[in-house]
Amino acid sequence: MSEIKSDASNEVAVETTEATSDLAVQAATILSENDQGEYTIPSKGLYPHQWLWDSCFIAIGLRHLDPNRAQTELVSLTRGQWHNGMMPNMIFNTAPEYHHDRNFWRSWVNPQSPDGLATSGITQPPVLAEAVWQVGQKLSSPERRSWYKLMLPHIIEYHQWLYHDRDPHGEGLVLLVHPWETGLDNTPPWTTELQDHLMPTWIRFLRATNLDRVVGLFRRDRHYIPPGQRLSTLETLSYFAAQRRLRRKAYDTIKILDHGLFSIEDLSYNCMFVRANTRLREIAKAVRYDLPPELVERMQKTETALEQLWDPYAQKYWSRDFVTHRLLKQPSIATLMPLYAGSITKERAAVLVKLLENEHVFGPNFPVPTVPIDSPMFDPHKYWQGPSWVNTNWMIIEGLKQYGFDEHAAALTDTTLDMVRENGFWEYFHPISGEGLGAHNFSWTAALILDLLKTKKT
Ligand code: 2M8
Repeated sequence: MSEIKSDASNEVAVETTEATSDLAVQAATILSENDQGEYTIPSKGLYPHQWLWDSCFIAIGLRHLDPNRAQTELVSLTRGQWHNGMMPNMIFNTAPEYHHDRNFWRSWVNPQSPDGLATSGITQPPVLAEAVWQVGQKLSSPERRSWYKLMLPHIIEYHQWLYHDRDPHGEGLVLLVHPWETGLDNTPPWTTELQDHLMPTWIRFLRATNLDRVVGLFRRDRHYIPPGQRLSTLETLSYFAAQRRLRRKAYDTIKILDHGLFSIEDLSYNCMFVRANTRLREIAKAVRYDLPPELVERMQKTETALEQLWDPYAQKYWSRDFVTHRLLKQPSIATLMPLYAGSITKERAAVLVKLLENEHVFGPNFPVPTVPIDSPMFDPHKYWQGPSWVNTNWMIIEGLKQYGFDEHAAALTDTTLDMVRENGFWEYFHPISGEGLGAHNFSWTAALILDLLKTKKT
């Protein structure tokens, strides 16, 4: 069982140079501008709803400004929790103009969806336990205990749902049914699989006739983000087609798997799950609660099962096809996520750190690229297919600290802060030039920059 090396309970001295405080003020302003009262939108325009892992990262930053508001951010996520424990990746804004988004998902087709609230029908990375734990570190002992007691049932139900629904064979690894569930929307292992196995005939027809260009004119994201930074129109259409297949099965995992739809044991997701399980154990211990023995057993199995994803020839971990157990050998940011999981050996961690040190792989000027720059899939502008993101950097920094790579953690903290200081609070960044890309004034960039500033060792 792994234990997370505590960073002096995060109460590390704060640097108070002018540049630092400027950055902190800007971050706080962005968070307040995106604040909707009980939750924070990722950014204005493109992202008008509440997203699961966004709110978790946002709470990790907000805890430094206002721990009560950080608690509200996470409590508001539990409104969307399904009766079976599932935490949806999106809770929809109730304003009339977003009727189309709610209707696209129609969460009400599944009786487990919450009453009177529209959500999506799929989940996102399980960072909730981490966020609850981090917020708890900013509370007094009695407040922390009440906070943990309040959130513990939600985390347990969510993790139990993941095991019950998404690990039907009791293998230890949970499966995902849509690339949006990874949070890394166009990450190569998924786009490659979709392209090779799941491109419906009508989408192939559009490609052959170039009609996708016409369809592209109607894309909402093009109002906000230049073409070339997000999914191609064909990819977007195939993501929508995959979503519609799930909706037709009322987001019921058994029906989805019975029909042999897309399912992958995703490496990054399972790494974050291992870490979340460790946080869950810590939270339960803090309130002297005995976790259900079956859950404890399955949590242990996930750590062991992660090792089945190790490829001794490539010296890397990979995602795996759920049905065939074929390893999906496409390097991506997931390659480094076992550092965050914390359950791998120090020797394996050192192998991953070497990749981070290599400027031709994961170590360009503004690391960490979401696809290594020596991969044929690398595209420095395209979303999760090359740009550097502050949330994945934050998790890698946590992982480095956990394995005692303190200098690497400090260096990555500095380059991440510089990237944002020099370019602004963008959604993602060109890993070589540092240019800001995607949505501007992006909430988790602001929140995690605040956290990096506050927890940075001077
Ligand atoms: C992106 O995902 C949404 C779909 O859920 C999108 O592409 O419009 C991803 O970056 C995801 O990880 C993130 O949670 C979401 C909101 O920031 O945007």
